[in-house]
Amino acid sequence: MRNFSFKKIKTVSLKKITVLLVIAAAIFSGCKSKKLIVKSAENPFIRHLYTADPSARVFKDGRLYVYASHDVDPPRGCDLMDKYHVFSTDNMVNWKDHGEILRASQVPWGRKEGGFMWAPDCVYKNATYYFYFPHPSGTEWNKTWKIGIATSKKPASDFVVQGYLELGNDSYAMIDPCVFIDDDGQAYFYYGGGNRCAGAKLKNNMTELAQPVVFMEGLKDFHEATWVFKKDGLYYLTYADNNKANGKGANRLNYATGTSPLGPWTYRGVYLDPTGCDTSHGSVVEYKGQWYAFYHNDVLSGRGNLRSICVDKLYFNSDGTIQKVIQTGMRSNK
Ligand code: FUB
Repeated sequence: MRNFSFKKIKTVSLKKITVLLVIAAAIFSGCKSKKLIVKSAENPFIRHLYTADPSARVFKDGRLYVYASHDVDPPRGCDLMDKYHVFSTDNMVNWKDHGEILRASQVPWGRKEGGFMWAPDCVYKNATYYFYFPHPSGTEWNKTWKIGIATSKKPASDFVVQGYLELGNDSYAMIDPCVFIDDDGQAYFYYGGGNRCAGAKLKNNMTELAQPVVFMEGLKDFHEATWVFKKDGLYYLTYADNNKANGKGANRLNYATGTSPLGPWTYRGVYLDPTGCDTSHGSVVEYKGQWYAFYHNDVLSGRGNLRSICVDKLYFNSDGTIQKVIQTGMRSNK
């Protein structure tokens, strides 16, 4: 991983200003946190801002956290996305918006024009929360992707960018990071867009690959949005396909299974039909004995690039296959 050091400025007046700012921030956040509890058992469950690409994780405090990207209104494709937010719940009804955890201007190596803070992921290991996010390092955004890493001792605040993962020269496809930690503690890193999905073991420091990346075999029509989890000893890799309808993107979420975290994979089918957006992106997680599918749809905006995160129950058949998720809260269901 590339590291960046910052000069520490130590002046008495700066310290005084910092103390005043901290007090002001504490008062402000106290006011804000009261407003930021959202009671929502209905999809989309976050309605006060546009959100996409939900990565759901259950952490050691027993809460379920959702790390999402943020669509900007008015949109310009997915160019202007910035400012990741984190949401959490302990009952799938009351959601807390922990606020913004990172924006493009805080990425030292990021493109000067900002934007393009795409689908992130976050995992806990070594008593640290590792937040992985794709972001370009240059004006030519589609040729300069990197996977950044920010760390914190808390799940929803105080993230500091540490650098980025060294993945080689494959920057075209370097989006949509996902980290899976197996039962033995070994972590695996995945990324992929542009029809290729790759993965590799991570070193214990979570910031370097332990091996060169390998491409995932056995997936059908892979587009992006890799998510890996394990159930009953079987590994699952979920992803978005390239499906189109009426000449525009109508991506679906597909899944494959395997007996090893890096494949080969056996394609199993679609578990989430199109959601109204061009893209699809999701995560699958078990919380308090129930499995859930997180995804995004266009219900609030009617526009495929002003997305909103949703969650619905997900069920497995006894042979390990996944039943098609019933999307609640769609316009046609109302
Ligand atoms: O939200 C920006 C990009 O669109 C994500 O990185 C992709 O997975 C797709 O959802």
